Amino acid sequence: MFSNLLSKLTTPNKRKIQICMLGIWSCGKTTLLYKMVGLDGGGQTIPTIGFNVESVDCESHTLEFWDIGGGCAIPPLWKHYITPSENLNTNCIIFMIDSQNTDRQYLQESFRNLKDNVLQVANVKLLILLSKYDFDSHDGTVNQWEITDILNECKLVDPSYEWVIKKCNARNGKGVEEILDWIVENC
Ligand SMILES: Nc1nc2c(ncn2[C@@H]2O[C@H](COP(=O)(O)OP(=O)(O)O)[C@@H](O)[C@H]2O)c(=O)[nH]1
Ligand SMILES: [Mg+2]
Repeated sequence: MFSNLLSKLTTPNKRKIQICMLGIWSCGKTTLLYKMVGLDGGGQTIPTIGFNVESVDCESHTLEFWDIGGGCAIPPLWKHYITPSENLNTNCIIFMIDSQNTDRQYLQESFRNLKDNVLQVANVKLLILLSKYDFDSHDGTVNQWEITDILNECKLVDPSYEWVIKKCNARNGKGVEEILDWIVENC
């Protein structure tokens, strides 16, 4: 934290990118947040009440992550975090889906929340992230082609909307660096 502060003080011209992390039911947002900013929680998290905000310096950018917590009643409130306002101007949304949860009801609820609450907001880059991805065995995980098929079949995402789908494992860190690189290059 001290080194973050110091580097901000010594390099004042860093561009700030605000990223909002959304997704339902313990899909791994807080674990990923801690991994990205270098806080090792040892895989232990407690349910997030309200939100967590953390920053990390990446090349000539400061990435500010907003990890929005809460249960099933919260998705309708997401728009307050992702609609540009005086204090918050989200450049990127990370919408997380737990790739180990293949339960149809879970996936449907995730997509309904994506459609009803996230895709309503324009001019924001959307990164759909399959979390808890098992890169070694691929066993029992929803993969990105299945998700892309569902999104295309349901015509959920307007072709003009810029989105990308990636996967990561916040426990062992695989895919995390690629996410940071993508944000810096595209947002
Ligand atoms: N196996 C595995 N478990 C994970 C991973 N990321 C998070 N978890 C676990 O999933 C649970 C919920 O994570 P949390 O970050 O609190 O989810 P949040 O509610 O979306 O913030 C915790 O028990 C985490 O340890 C991962 O990449 N792999
Ligand atoms: Mg959380």
